[in-house]
Formats: sequence, structure tokens, C-alpha cells
Amino acid sequence: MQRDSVIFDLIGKELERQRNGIELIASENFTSLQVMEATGTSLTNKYAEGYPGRRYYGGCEIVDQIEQLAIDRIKQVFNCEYANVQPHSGAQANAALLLAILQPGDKILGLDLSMGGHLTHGSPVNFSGKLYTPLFYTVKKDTGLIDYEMLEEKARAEKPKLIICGASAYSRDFDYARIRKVADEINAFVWCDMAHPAGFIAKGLLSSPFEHCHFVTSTTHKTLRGPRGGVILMKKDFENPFGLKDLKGNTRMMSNLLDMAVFPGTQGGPLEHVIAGKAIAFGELLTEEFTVYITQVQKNAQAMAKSFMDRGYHIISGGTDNHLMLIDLRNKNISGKKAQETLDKAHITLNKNSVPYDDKSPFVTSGIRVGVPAVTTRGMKEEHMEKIVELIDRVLMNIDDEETILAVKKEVAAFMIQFPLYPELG
Ligand code: DSN
Repeated sequence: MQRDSVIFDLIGKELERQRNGIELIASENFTSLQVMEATGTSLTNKYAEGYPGRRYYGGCEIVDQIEQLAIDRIKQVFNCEYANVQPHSGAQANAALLLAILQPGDKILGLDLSMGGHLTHGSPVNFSGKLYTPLFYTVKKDTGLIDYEMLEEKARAEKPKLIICGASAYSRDFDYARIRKVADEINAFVWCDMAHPAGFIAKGLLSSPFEHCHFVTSTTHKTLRGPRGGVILMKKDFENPFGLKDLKGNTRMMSNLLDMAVFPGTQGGPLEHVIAGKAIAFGELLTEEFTVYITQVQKNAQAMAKSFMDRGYHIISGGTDNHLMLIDLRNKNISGKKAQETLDKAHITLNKNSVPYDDKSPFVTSGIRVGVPAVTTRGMKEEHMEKIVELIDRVLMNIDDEETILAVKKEVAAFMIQFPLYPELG
């Protein structure tokens, strides 16, 4: 077969784009080379429907070992007793979880998407909002913090089957114990989608959902710095507290119901090449090197937030405990869309984001979300955050001045040379 130079040229260009730009999308990161290597191996050829030791195909003796290692390592990272490493993505993990524990029409209570929540937590444009009956809590207008009183009131009044904690644009920690307390009053499950803060939870830098939430899901490619994918985890509750039944009406262990909801419930063959990448990344999470990395992510985010605030930018909730911040640009008279598009021209990549109580549409938005996991992987420290904020500010304050944008783009390229990305790839 002739080498497809068209596609490989584009892959090469994407690597250059990643190398030359400042990557501030809060949900992105750069995997280690060995993680990336694993995802491009012969494992992509293997069908392995089922689970280690109980597959529907022959020839699974090698992938069984790989998948078991991924399971054992992630259980060790989070000190939990159950892991399913097969979900192809975070959304797939969440879909499987909901399938396992809910019936169509059941009420679910999550953080509103426009307040920092996630599509799979009940948004009307997502399966979770179509199949189930979504209810939402918000953040408080004055503080930008979760409105726990509202959450408790809605929980008591509506009695949802499930309360969801977790967000994609919230820079503060969650009070899992408080949520569990009200859930216990109404016999509801509590699920934490820790996709964003997972790396901090792994190292005890943010509070752990595992003691308080029946279920925890995550993506593996954000602060966990693995390949793109998802996981479902559980600390205990194997006993199936509400006596959920399978299709045949049998009460099963919770772990069993979750496994069945992933395969055959929502997925076919697992991506064993990605699972190998996950296993490697989970091994990396256990190292001291990762502790140093994720501690630096938190320091960098705090340094960046301070630097933005010193320049008069409005950070929702007044700062950050994790890797991201949400900036309301209304006092600067710039929309999120315009900011994203203009910064893109200068090779500074981030995303427009609705801010709480936004008066603009989700396609325009009043804010931007900024995250530091990727630049920290590139080796940046607190002092570099000040530089990045200065570059962003220069673009935003000269938003229609093409000359300034071009000058910043050149400065970005020169700046990024100090922080090599995958030098082994030439
Ligand atoms: N798209 C992810 C994010 O950017 O937060 C969430 O799925």
C-alpha cells in the first residue's frame, strides 16, 4: 500500500502547531511519548469484547494482561475497588453509568451547563437530557460558587434518583460530603464526574469524591495526562444499595451492572491500544514525577489567575483551586468568540465559554476558559504565567490591530522554543 503522504503531512503540521503555540485549553494536555507510542501499535487490530479472562474472542491472552494492568494501576492510584477502563471517552463512561443505574424518565440533578456543568449531566441537547428528566442547580451570582442551598432544596422537593457533582468550567472544589448527606435523605445516588480535577484528586491536592460518591467517572486525557478515553470507578457500594436489577430481573453486584452497561450495554470491542496507553499513563500517575507536575499545575493556575486579576480581568469566584479559570470579559467589552478567534491568530489557543448568568448565546459567550495543564507539561513555571498573561492582554487590548497580533504570534513562537515538545520525533 502506498504511504498516504496527504494524511501524514497533515499529522506533521498538527505536531508543528502544537509545538509552536501556547496551549491553554483546560481539557487538553500532552501525553508522554510512551503513551502516544502505545496508542499507535498492533493492539488496534484486536477484537476483545468482554473483560479479562472472559472474552468473546480467542487470542486475548496478551490484551487480557494489558487491560488487567490498567485496572490494577488505576485502582491503586485512587485507592478504589472497582475500575472499568473500557469507555472510549468520558461521555461514553457517563452514558454507561446512567444506563446502569437509571430507568428512562428518572430525575437527575446536575450543575447547569451554562453555569459550568457538562453536556452529559442532563443538557437538553444530549442523550442525558432526552432520556432522563433533568433538573439543575446553579452557582451563586455574587460569589460564583455552587449554590448548595439550592441543590439541597431541589433535591428534597424533587427527589431525583441521582445527584451529579462535577463540572467542566468550575475552578473550585466540591463539598462531596454535603451532597451525600442530602442524597441519603432522599435515597439518591451520588455520582462525581471528576474529568477535570482528577489529577489533583489522585495526589490529594483536592478533596476526594471516593468516600462520598457511589460512582466516579473521568476522562483520562485531561489532568490525568493519558490517552483520550474514559474510566468508571467505584470505592465500595458493591452491595447494590437500592437493589437495582438486570434485564432478567436479577439483583446483581453494582460492579457487574456497570461492566454490563459498558459492554454490551453501550459499546462493542474495547480499544486495547488506547487501554495500553491508559495503563502506561496510570503507571506514570503513581510516580513522584507526576506529584511534582500536578503540584506545579496548581501553582501555575494560581499565578496566572493573580496576574489576570492584577490587569483588571474578572475571574469568576475570584481565583482558582485547580487547573483552570473562567474569565468574564464583559468589563473589557470583548465577547468570548472574538477573544478566542483573535488569540488563535496569535497561536494562543483557548476556548470561548459561557459565564454564569451570561447574556450572550453559547456561540458567542461573554467569557473564556483558560487552563494550564498543557503548558505545565511543557515545563513552564509561575514566572512564565505572567508572560502568557502579558501576551494575551496585548492581543485583547489591540483586538483589531493585525500588526500587534502578528508581532505577538512571532513572540509566541520564539517563547515556545524554550519548551521543546517531543524532541525525539525530530
Ligand atoms: N470537552 C471537554 C471540556 O473541554 O471540558 C468536556 O467534555
